[in-house]
Amino acid sequence: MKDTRSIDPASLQMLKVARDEGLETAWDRYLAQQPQCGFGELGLCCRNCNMGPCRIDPFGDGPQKGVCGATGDIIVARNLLRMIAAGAAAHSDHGRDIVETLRGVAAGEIRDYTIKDESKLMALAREFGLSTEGETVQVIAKKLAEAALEEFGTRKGYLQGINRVPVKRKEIWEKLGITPRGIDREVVEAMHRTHFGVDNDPANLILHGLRCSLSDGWGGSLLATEFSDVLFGTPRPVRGRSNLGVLSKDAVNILVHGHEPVLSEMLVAAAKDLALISAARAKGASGINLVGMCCTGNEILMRHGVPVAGNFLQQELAIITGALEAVVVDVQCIMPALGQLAACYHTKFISTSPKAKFPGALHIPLDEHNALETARKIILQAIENYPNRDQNRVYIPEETAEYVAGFSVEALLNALGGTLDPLIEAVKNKKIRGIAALVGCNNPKVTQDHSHVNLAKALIARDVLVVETGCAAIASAKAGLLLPEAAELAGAGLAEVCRALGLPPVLHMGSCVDISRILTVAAALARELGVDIADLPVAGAAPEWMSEKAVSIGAYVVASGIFTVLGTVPPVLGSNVVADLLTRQAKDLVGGYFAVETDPFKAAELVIAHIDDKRAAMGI
Ligand code: XCC
Ligand code: SF4
Repeated sequence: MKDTRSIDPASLQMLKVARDEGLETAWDRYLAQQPQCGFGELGLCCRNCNMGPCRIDPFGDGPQKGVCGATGDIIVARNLLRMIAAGAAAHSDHGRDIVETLRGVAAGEIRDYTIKDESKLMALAREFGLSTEGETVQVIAKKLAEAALEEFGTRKGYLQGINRVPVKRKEIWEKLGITPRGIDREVVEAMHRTHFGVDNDPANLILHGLRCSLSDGWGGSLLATEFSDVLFGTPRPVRGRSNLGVLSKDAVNILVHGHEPVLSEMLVAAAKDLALISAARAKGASGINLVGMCCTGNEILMRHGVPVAGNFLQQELAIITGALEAVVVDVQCIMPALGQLAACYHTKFISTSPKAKFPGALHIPLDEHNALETARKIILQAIENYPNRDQNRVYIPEETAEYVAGFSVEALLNALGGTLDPLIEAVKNKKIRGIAALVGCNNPKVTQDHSHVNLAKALIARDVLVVETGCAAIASAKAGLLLPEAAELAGAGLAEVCRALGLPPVLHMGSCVDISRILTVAAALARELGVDIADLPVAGAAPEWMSEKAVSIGAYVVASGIFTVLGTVPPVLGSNVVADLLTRQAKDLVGGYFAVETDPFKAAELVIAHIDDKRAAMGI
């Protein structure tokens, strides 16, 4: 029987190995959870106070109200708002850590990082309205970092980032009262409103959810992206390799997994240290092979072309190759299962963030003030572990595919010759039908990568330029869609544009916080054309999403005016009111709205129909 857990041959091979070795993975635990709680699936359970837990009977025979009187509509809306708040908090706290690092570097307290992109620093300083004349880079960086830290609790009433959007969009947010005011504030207010006995109006709750998510997209995530570029360099097109085949049979393999480039950048630097490479050779290894996974993988593949071993559902499979000396993690998307699994092999599971500890992990805290030293210490742990590798238990799948990544806004502009005009021209003359942003995770509820890859292929075949981030982009890397050569899979118009500019038909724009890059391009296109973002022939999709961060992303993309298709069902179907708000009324309120479509081929039709509607409305 065909194994439908993944379309990735590397994953499928590793799942066989897992079965032979008697090891469990997320797929097994997903099966063990069947049937999953129907109340939870519909969003109809509430634990917000200790009179509960309460649940609403979706069939109407049982209770229709919680102990407090909350209806299903209220409970579903509150739960959704809490998901958005958690996702926004995760992105934004990541952003804060990056800004704090820049502040430390500027103040001379953190010495192992430097400012890699001064021109971006200057551009941001101007954007923040800071005077740069006659000031040193250090001083400007310090002022900018302090101004950015202000954004988390600002009292000026709006976030700096929203000045990037067209006036029309700002007016829509103003009218609805959803202009994001401060990054932390919106998350705190979300928690306040969902506390017992506060906001009990589904629409009012959802509107705040949009505001909270906007503080992520145009606030926390945007700062994470921009300040990472300042510190670590703005990505430029770079070639690399992807999938589990990037693991080496004879080098010390170190997998870095998580999200914040503060750690991974230092590991990249330390892995090139000649003393460490000789130490690895002294242990009989051919060298040090640092590879990435998930978004921290994306950060270093965007900036350094570091090989990426896979996306979210491959984190356990990487350990099962038996070839990992260390898995080094920071925050987000790290399965708590890794410790127990690593213990079945020689693999060391090393946690580094004081915010994220795991059972079975060796904790080596990353101290920004001594980052290089910490990175060296971590790599040494891996090197010392190399002789413990049991070569008889090593199984590395052959699969790898090349990718070209690194499409920051700056890189994209550069490829276009300095302005957006060639892109606008191509859209106007229909060589490019529209643009679709494909983002998000893997989820064992659906075949790994199947929706990502098939949706991307279906769209480029119909001349839709695809831009991607996160685990979606890694899926495309593994499928070879991130190469200029993939233009042959594109429709004639898109293929012509790709060939003329040397671009792949699917552009990797970075990690999930880098969806802010996509927002920035969309806003710039709208401004250039004198329209609102909602008027553009642009759509979003999260075909295999699973995390709360993805819920925040979906919300800010929709609130920014962009129609978005979800490929796994969000826990809102217990409320017709909420479902109707998200999939219908949102269109009138903010221009963007959600659709849920689990079939990627049908999702492609939805995206194309939307793009064609927008083209018709624009008269192009
Ligand atoms: Fe995580 Fe960002 Fe999802 Fe991948 S895509 S599973 S959130 S790593 Ni963001
Ligand atoms: Fe039940 Fe209301 Fe308490 Fe929720 S807030 S657990 S619905 S009593």
